[in-house]
Amino acid sequence: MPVTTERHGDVLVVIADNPPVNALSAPVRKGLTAAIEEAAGDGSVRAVVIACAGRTFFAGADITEFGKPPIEPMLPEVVDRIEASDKPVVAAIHGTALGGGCEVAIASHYRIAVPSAKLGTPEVKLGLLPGAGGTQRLPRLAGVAVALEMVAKGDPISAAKAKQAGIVDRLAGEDSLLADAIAFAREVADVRPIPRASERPLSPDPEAIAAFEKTNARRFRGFEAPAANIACVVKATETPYAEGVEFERQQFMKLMFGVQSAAQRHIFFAERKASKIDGIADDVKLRPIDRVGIIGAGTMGGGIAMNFLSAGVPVTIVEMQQDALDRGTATIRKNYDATAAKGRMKPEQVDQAMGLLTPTLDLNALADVDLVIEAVYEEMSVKQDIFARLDAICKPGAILASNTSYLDVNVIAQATKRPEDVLGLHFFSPANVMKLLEIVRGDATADDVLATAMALAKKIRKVAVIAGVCHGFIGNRMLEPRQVEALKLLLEGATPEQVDRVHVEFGMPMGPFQMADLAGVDIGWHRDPNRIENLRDALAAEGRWGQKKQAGFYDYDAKRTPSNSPRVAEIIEDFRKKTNTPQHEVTDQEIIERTLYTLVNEGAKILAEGKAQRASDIDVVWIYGYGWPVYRGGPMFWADTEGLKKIVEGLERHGFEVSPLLREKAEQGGRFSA
Ligand code: 3H9
Repeated sequence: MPVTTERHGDVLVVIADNPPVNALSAPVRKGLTAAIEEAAGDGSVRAVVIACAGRTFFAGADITEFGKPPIEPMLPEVVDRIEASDKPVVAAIHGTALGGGCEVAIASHYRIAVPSAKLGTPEVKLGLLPGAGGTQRLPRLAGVAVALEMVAKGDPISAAKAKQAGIVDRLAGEDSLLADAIAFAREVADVRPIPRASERPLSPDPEAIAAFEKTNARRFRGFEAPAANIACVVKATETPYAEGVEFERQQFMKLMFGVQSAAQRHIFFAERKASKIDGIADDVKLRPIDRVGIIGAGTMGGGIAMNFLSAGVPVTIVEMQQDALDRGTATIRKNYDATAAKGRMKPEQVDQAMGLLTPTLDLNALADVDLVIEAVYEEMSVKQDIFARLDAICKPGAILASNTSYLDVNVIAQATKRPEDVLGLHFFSPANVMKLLEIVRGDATADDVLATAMALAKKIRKVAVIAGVCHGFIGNRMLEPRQVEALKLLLEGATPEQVDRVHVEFGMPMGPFQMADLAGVDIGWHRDPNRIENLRDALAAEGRWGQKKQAGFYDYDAKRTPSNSPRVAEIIEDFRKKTNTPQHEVTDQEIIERTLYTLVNEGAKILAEGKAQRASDIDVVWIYGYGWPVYRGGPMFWADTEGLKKIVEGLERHGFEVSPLLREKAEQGGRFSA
């Protein structure tokens, strides 16, 4: 039984126990309703406490039930039944009271929480809204400004902040929640009228709403759910509770059956599935990682080091030259100081992190580390040399990783006598910010090495995906056809602005040319001004290396504001003549087909070759590594919604070789996502 009741004198304590996160599944909803009825029918019960066993209060509705036929009783009814109780109900909160869990709490008459608890309504992150009266009760309890923050952004708040906002009535002792909740229930057992959030008055606050919308317009770009959440809060300020709830229901249903919520729910589960490694036993013993070594104190090495330092893991960072080492160390400190200046870190935490860093010029200092991550120049011979030396220096059992973005991890591993300890750990730049980590599984990589890397990713708060060895692994391999086509489109008649606009309107944070300018047009350039093989070379040869030179595919002013470049138009024209490329009118749809359908096509090839474990892993890579809009669910999910047949037709129209897997799925009416 996921819900049981026990008597503590005149207080009925209702305990839900539905591991792992006490989701409000059908049996839990049924049990809660029955418990409230039990209290109502028992004259000796004066008050009720609702609490949860395990690690958390209810973490929300059961997301696995979404999109399936509804099972009675529905959450809004359950929550209303709790609020209607004529015996005071106290919610005793620990862990995270999220979504429907927060709604159970605010429909209860009183709330007591341990200081470490968090409360939130993250539905918006699933493309939804708190659909069990949450958008109507929350502003009545906490005011419009706090409610908007909570429902439209979805970030949880601490128990202390919730108390300040009037959501939580009292803080309990960290270890005495139940006893404190029972005592609280006795205190309020006879208080009448019983305080009900739905009955509290609420005044319109148009200024708060307008200010909130203005501040967050950029953040909400493209998403449907934030606007629906805001509309519900506005409604709460304008109409009686019952009407507001009716409106909330309609909005909830619209979102629930829309593509965006399906995409966002897909990503929620995809992210969790990504951590499961095919063919590895659950109980594989992990290697301890107490000290990490990093080779290279450049942008990548320094960023990677910060992940570990922030997680409290000591790092030895190795460089070849003292000045490079000093520069790298100074950059790490500068980045931490900047975080502290924004109030996201305390100065003593900066010192703590820096205190864990040992800079050195001596590779032998890595003799005792448990994991080495090499982050040097992308050149196979350099990497092989380093790995051969590491093989001689490092202790047995140390994990040896390369941060290569393209090179063959198997060849790197062959430079050692312990290929089973070698793998790729491909971080994305800036490595201290980007959430994605590709864990590259070499042919010989041992199971425990992979499992250790996956666990470590979680520790440093990365979302990790297993990738097989191939040129560019998952993300960069799929990026390549997009980049190639984007350049060709310029010669055929498109402009950088048009191509970038199409990508931004699609929901990407920037288009391919804005990205090239940011990363550096000179990346991967052979540095020979006489060898101009593509448009990128032509720009690089003229010193148009991107933002850093205030000139790339765009011109930039001193504040890095871009403008269209007449010079780039000339370079394109010259190159077009030189290559005899015929021009035509390029439509936005053609840009989508040639840059995004091709990306999906490459994803299908990766999947067919087993270089990604599952289609949803590819989606995770693009959401967390390249800013693919989460409301489109990643490229493979998007392909399903776009229609695989349409994608195959588009690819064929432009003469691309279609992946047999993609074709097969299109012909059979199949999908990539489950
Ligand atoms: C809602 O409430 C709608 C209502 O307003 C309206 C209704 C009308 N359901 O994340 P973890 C699974 S919408 C089902 O690794 P952590 C998860 O898949 C909901 N399953 O743990 C995983 O399974 P597996 C609003 C769920 O400690 C396992 O639990 N609530 C749910 O890192 C462990 O999860 C949310 O959006 C769920 N609601 O983090 C909260 N939640 O082991 C969503 C988790 O098979 N949940 N699972 O891979 C979270 O944010 C985190 O799970 C939480 C724990 C912070 C709770």
